[in-house]
Amino acid sequence: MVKFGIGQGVLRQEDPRLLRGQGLFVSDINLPNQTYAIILRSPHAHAEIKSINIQKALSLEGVIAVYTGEDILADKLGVPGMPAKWKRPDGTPMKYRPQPPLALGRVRYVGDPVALIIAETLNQARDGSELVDVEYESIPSVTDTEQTIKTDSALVWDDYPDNISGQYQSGDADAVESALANASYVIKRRFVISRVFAQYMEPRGAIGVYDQREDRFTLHADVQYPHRVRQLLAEKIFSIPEQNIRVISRDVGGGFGTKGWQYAEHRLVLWAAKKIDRPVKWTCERSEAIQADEHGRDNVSEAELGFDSDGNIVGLRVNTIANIGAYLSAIRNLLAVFSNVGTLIGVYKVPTAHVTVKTVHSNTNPTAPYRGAGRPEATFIIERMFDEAAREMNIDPIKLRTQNMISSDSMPIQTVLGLNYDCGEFTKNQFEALQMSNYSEFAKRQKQSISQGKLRGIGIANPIERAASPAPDFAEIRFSTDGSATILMGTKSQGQGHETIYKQIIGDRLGLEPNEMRVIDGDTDRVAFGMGTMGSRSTVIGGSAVYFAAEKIITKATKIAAHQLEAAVEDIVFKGGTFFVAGTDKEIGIREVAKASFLVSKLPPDVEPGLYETATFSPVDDTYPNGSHVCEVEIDPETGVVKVLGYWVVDDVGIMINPTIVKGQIHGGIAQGLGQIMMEKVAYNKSDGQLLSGSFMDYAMPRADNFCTIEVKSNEVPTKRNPLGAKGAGEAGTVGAMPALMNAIMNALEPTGVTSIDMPVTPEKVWRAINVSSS
Ligand code: MCN
Repeated sequence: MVKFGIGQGVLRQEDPRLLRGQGLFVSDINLPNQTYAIILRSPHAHAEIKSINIQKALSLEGVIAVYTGEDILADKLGVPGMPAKWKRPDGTPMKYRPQPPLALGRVRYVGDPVALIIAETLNQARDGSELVDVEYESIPSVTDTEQTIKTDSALVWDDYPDNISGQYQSGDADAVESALANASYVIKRRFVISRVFAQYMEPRGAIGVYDQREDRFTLHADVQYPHRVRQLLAEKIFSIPEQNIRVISRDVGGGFGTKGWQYAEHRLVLWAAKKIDRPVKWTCERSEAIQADEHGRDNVSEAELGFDSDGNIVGLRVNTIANIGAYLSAIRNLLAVFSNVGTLIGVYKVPTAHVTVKTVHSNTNPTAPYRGAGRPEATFIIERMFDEAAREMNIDPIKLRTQNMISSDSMPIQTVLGLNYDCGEFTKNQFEALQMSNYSEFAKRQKQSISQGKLRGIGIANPIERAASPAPDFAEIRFSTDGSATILMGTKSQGQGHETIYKQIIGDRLGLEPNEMRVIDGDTDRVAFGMGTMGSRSTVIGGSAVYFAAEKIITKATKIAAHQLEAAVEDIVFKGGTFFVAGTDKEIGIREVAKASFLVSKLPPDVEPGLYETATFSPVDDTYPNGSHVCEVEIDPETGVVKVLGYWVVDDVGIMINPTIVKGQIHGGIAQGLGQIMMEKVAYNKSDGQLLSGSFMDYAMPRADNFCTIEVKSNEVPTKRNPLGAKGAGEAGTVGAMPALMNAIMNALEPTGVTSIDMPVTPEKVWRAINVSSS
């Protein structure tokens, strides 16, 4: 077995550089003659802009330019566009409400950009921004998701009668109606999924450059999808050929789905760079980020799950109100809303289901994908419903799950919400996770806690998600004349460890050592094409692309090797980086073949010189990572503090390229799930829409002491949907963690009579719930 190949838990190649502070993030990039930009943002949730006076700011020393929405309007920049053509519940078409890069006449959330101030230094730009005089007239606002559709709600857009932007439906409404009408039990519950923010380590940044000589823009930005950013800017915003824009994304300090392709700042720095003919750099401060960026989740659902008298599911109905924020700029703002509702089915046999999602506007930041993008929300509902149903029907929750579980031998299976599960061992995952957690002894542990005045609970969740949906991505392997190789990828690492895994795949296929390869991503001039990294797709799609590029290299190199070894192509065997003539001791290594490929004298006549190949891979269907999470908690009823005592996962992400990285991904995902359940929340003041959680003083983030050791075991069930047998892994942890932890908390609270607490489950909420329900 090669030392640096598929399945090896080798250490990450990028870490020495990143851990020593040698990463190259946007704020590390400084260009000659660069200027600095500050974006003045709305302090109001909803206000008319009566006037903007920029004169004082312009007269400040060092200030180069101050721009407002009118300047953008005058230059006729385009908008991203909306391919979805949904209807509103009243049948009228969904309205497209893109966010202007700088506000025009009205601001619609705290943080809505109002003016762009450019100066010689950052401090001068900041001082200048304080001198921009904006006269606002505050008007009523709405931030609360359920309030948006009430008749007395403030309206975000004057021409919307009810703040409802559109409606998405999936499944069979009539069949569900009849299934629930005839069910022996129908469990109905309401679930709130709170609004959170990615809080990546690197707040966003962008540097715009315009080269007059070449009439060409360059954007340096921490984005997940460089090529799509370029496409949007070229096609929709500036109406110029894509070749006139280069997007470069070097190290990215976390993205989590939220470093998207449509941010106004990308347009602003490029547009302004051309106007002032100097590079313009904007970097976001931590407290600006939560105002500037898209948020995640934020919805309220009512779910009904029907069972027959034997405890078999007969139907599922879910009605959701999803808060998409003030603007609807691109399909991206809808992705988390509709693209993963299919996973509401979970790993269970659900004969009929219907889902309705109403998207509503509010005076909040636009929402967009955030780790899981609808999957944790969906899994939360089905897995919470199982526990609630088990309690109401007085059946063991594990038994209820098991009897309704899809069996391995019934797959592939087309679910009633349109997903096409291909493989997985759901019962085995659950069985092993329960064993790891010593579930059968839980009652004893619970008794012990109770004897010490504590509450103890255990929760399970069996997540499944769709990952790596059909869409192409690209890889290129370029050998140099010395036999080393450059690998160019269309995906974009934000911390996932791509440099390592792509080298592992090539190490495995071509036998190269890691130090003989260099991985390049995030540069639209160097990489031919890419869709970028999201939806846990890079391993499956980028990895398969690089796999196929390696296959093409082998095919061509085999011909060269045969010529060198004076053998027939059919007699050549390739293994571990060496070409052998079968049955002889004649061999040549791939490096020597690569060198020979550039020497015409060493090539057979029908072979073109050089050794470089590209491949673009698009899977025919999704992969379905799945698993089982068990979580155990103890609650102190005196303080309401929830302590996570144990966390066990059995995960099936198919064949793992790097089990160590997968474990890290699962751990990180769980941390984000636990954070959301226990403490994270973007909070607004209901009366005036003020952002209350504007910094880490108010937005609680989980720390190491909120966790226990997380034990992860893998059950690799390979998928046949890609040559690696891999399924996505980047979101799996979050998908399972939210319901597992909430189920554990609610299980612990059962003796107190508390049946529901909305996330985040803070000590205060727990304490109040216990004291209110027991009084
Ligand atoms: N992997 C593997 N074998 C598999 C599947 C994955 O070895 N069968 C490993 C690979 O090493 C890969 C990593 O797990 O580097 C994640 O792979 P994959 O599931 O393909 O996900 P992507 O690389 O496409 O990353 C996207 C995913 C998403 S959608 C979010 S959100 C998220 C996540 O990754 N954002 C992250 N993990 C993150 N991790 C970091 N550090 N930063 C983010 O912003």
